[in-house]
Amino acid sequence: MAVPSEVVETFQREGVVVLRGVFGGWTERLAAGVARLRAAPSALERSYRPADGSAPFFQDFCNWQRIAEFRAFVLESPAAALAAALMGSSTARFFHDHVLIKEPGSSVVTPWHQDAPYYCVAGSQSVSFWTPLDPVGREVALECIAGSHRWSESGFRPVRFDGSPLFPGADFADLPDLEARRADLPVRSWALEPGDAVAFDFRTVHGAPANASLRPRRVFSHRWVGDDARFVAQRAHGSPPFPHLELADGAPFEAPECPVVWRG
Ligand SMILES: O=C(O)CCC(=O)C(=O)O
Repeated sequence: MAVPSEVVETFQREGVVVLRGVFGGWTERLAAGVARLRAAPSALERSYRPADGSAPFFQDFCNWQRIAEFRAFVLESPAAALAAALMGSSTARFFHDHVLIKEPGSSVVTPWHQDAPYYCVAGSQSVSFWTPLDPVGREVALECIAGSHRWSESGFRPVRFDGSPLFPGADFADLPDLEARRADLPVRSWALEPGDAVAFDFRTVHGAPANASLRPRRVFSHRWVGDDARFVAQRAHGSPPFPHLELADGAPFEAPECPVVWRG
């Protein structure tokens, strides 16, 4: 799929870009896969149930090998070629999938965070596609801070969405209080239709509001890495966990469940 150079430039400069209609032919199949996943979640399922009794925020990871619709999407959709173009990479390696469903009325706010410090992979080439399967208004949509992929070399402390630290005792800088400075920040968010996606770098700071709307907010997120991806052994038990990988720290990131899907 040809990606206009201004789209690539925006992604590189801002660490986030909106892509309209790129996965249009895939929405129904992905939704069928999500229904199948809901019926049989994996051992990695982690859903947040708000203390106020409002609807849950369902999450599950790494199901593309067992859910046929997800597998077809990873291997056959334009995602891999798009990923390579945005990353400026000659290859696109699939990292993992993540389903995130905020049920109508769920009060769970996804706090500001970067994904990179959660992952056992590092490198300058990465992209996550937040791909909604329902129409989402801006009041429900993902929010990304433009340029924040260049804020920190070492990354900010990863915490679970309930506020608990992912790597207790690890030496990370805390993310500043961004809510207090929101009005001064270049926050990007868009109303989206199924088939659209927001593409962002693993280092881009992002979050999402509660779902005060009357419909579910089903999202299929798929994450990709490029030529310079390296294994970070210290984070093999991160989120998602890849505890079985026996790569040396800093080795090229290669795993059977993370195939190179696209080569230029
Ligand atoms: O969908 C959300 O609420 C959060 C999404 C997110 O953090 C991600 O895709 O990395």
